[in-house]
Amino acid sequence: MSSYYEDLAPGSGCREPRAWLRSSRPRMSLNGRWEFKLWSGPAEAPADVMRPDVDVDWDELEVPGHWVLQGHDRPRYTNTAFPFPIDPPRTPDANPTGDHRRWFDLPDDWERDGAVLRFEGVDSCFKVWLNGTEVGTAKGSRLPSEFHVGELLRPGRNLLVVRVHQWSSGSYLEDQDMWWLPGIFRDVTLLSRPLIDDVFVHADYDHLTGAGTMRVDVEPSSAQITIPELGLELQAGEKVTIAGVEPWTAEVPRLYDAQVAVHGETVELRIGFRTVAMTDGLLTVNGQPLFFRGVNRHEHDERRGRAMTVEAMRQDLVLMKQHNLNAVRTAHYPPHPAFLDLCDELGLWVVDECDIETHGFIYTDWRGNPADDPDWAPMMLDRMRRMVERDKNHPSVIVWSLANESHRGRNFGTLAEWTRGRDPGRAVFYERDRSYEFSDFYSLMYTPLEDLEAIGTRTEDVPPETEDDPELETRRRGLPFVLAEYAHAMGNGPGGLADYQRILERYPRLQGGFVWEWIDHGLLLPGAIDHVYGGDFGERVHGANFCIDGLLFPDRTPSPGLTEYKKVIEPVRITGPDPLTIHNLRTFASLDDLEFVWSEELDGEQIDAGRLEVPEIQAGSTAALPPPVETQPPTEMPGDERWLTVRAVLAKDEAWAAAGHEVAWAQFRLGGGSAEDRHDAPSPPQPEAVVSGGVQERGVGRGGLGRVVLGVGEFEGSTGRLVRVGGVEVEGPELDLWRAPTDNDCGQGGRNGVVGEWRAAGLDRLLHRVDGVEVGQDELVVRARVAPDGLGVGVRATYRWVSADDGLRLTVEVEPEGEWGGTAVSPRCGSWPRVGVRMVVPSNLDTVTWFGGGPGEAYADSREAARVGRYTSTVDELQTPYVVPQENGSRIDVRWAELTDAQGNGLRVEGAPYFQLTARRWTTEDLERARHRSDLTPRDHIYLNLDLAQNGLGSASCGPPATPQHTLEPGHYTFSLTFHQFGRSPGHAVGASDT
Ligand code: IPT
Repeated sequence: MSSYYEDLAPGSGCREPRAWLRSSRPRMSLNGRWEFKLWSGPAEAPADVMRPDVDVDWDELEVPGHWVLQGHDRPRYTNTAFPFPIDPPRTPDANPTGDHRRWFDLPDDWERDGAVLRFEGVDSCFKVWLNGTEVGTAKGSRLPSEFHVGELLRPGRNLLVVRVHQWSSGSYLEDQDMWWLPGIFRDVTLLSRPLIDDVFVHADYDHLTGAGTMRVDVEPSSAQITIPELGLELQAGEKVTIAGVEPWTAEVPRLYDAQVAVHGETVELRIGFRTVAMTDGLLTVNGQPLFFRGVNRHEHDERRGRAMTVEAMRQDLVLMKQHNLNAVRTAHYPPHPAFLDLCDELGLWVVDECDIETHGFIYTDWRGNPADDPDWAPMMLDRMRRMVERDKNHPSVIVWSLANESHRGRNFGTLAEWTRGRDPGRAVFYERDRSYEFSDFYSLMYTPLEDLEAIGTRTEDVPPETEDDPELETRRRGLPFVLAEYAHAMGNGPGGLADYQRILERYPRLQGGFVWEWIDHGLLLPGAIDHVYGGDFGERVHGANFCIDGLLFPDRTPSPGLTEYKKVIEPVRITGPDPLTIHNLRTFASLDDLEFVWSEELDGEQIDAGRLEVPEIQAGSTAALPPPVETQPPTEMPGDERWLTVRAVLAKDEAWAAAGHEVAWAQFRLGGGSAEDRHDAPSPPQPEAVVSGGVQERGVGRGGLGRVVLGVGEFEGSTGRLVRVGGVEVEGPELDLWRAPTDNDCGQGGRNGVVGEWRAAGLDRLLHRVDGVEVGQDELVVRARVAPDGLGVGVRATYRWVSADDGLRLTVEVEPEGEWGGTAVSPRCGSWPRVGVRMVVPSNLDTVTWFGGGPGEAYADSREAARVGRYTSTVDELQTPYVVPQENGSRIDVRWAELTDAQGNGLRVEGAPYFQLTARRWTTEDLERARHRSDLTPRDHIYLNLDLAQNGLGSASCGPPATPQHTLEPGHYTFSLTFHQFGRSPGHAVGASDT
């Protein structure tokens, strides 16, 4: 006989699932401090724990909460692996078991009869006793369970005991890519007898007539429904048509307050009228095909794990709205119910996903996968029912997702059939069954651009799953496509968002996608300074930092990836400058909530500004306007850059942002004849042929020279390395091809990353050899060979220095040597991390002002959000705090940069025309070695990288690498930089290292 935590029953003694309701009936929250005791396994846990006098040395615990985040045992992260032997439905003896106990007082007048005890989420299986008597058991971590407790309640003191097992048969259905976090992690509430048991609102909107139709099914059917704003009163089950209602959409989330009442209870509802349909092969709402600008969201709080606060949920949604997101997939389980209320209120399309993932069965080659075993159907269906019943009244929820990553399985047929029967008003989604037999969508994850394009044009290959079934294949071909997951935001990245967006917007069949994922799952344990991830506890099997892949850092600070995504998915596109065209990319709403402002900047300084008169622009329409400034002035000083910036900002406060919040923007280069639209981002430089320098060979032997002075520059004679620019001590620029690999550079298990070939080509260990220092009349030429030990590949680097104006101009020529294209014994190296120079400057030059792309970091394939301007920052602020340190902080298209000390004196670098700038207090090698942020200790200098270009980011940590267009190929490159001593008081010697 198997125990309740190992059997295939979803629970025992539970009430039927029903809607989450805001009721007027008395309720008592049982959240707070509980007594707690952790046992190594069920065998150790005392059989008499329900007795008030049980002899246990109780500790204390905050509920809701996970005991592993409150000093008991520790959290564990695996991506796909079950952290126990795969032997379904059995669990290991070492099954951490937490006894939770709480005394509570019930007022004498509290009506006990019919009372219900409700748990919103307990991970993963639990048994409940009230006043010594067993109440029931339940599984399904991210789903509610209710128990009748009326007869067991007493006036005055009551004792509630809950035994929670970390592992159960249910764990085989809960292999989501996230921390294993046991405990009572959502609210516990005692409800007095619900008189209204269940409510199911059906509120449709007819976009042709503008009428709403409504029927509210209630148990009991004697209930009355009122919607005061519509002057409506109706009976449960009665269908009414209401002329002229305002529909609910994620763009305009119009809700009507309603009450459902029986004698003794009123339930508050917020009704949104909207109709979800699959029409002509597309998902439509209110007659319009939707386009998801979405994200996958796990529930995560750096200290509380999945025990989310309502404030954090609201913060997530406010940040999503502020960053132009319109959809969220609740990866990979139903969220806290309050989250969906907030989605209704703030306006997000929701794909509500069931708490089912059996991913770890990849390690048995899917043998024993519960999804395809009818014995598991009841437990799976129970989960689907509990989600659908709980969440069915949310207008924001438009799609039910059956599961994530659980392969093919018959049970999904059972789930889909039940769901469609119960709720025909929503679509059904499941990605991983590649026949899509049970799904209303065709969907994939991390799809390469070429494949996405093929899907858009309906020329994709037939999947093996439908090869022999023409009917199923025809059905699949007729389905709309959504990217369930794409653009893996692990570490620095994702790259390529703009490329995805261009394709997604081009083909009607593609209804958008959901970036993976919303937030880094880094945990901050009590007393720790670094966020932990897999492997930090010495676990043998873990998923390392694969869960540190969000658009938000663990503390909910937006990462550059989110800033980029915001720009890429902006719902208003502005092109121009003459005419200025404003495209409304929304599905429903006009742009009347926005105000358009412009400014004109000369070399980054604003010289004029104003407001644009914009006519009403309906969803899907455009308007062309004359530009607010002269776009082609007669004359212009060379080097002057005139830019027009146009911004769409909120005209008034919204629930998620204040008036003035920027929604969209565009920049246009003015003058000089041709206007350059900032949307056409330049691709990285292509290798060029080396221009012969024609330098006179008047070489000076190594070590023969002492110091060489050229204008403001002072060089070491033997090496030709720059040591001083005016009064600023430097360590000469030298060629650099390496960067601290990003997670996306590393790829997945060496399969698709570029780092493998970079290391094989020795790019991580380049040695510099000076072959000649030639001092000419007004120039210094240094020839070097830069190459790794043990290999034949390398590059010739020629540094040419001339004195220019009051500065020093350096031209670097890079010429590859050897077999970068690969040989029989060495692999091809298809890219270089960067081409540029690194240079050391004094640590007090820590204020950085630049004219170029900003304010944030940008890379070749993640640069849409960078706008041309003049920015000031500090070296410390230039760092992007990735949880796992890696290449970061590069500023793109820099025309010039000044590094200054507190007095405003320092060094100025100019590009010809642009360079990419990185400045940090540690070296690339320090950055590469660091596994956590606290591993980075500031050194006594500042390390600059002045790059011609860097390789794109891609999203190869789980997806495609940078596209060829954004790949920095090994090749011949030439670039120039000019260095000046810079100061408020010229001639002032500055920048002596403060050591
Ligand atoms: C995909 C998972 O669905 C998601 O949970 C997460 O693990 C993501 O990968 C990577 O972070 S599954 C993968 C095999 C595409």
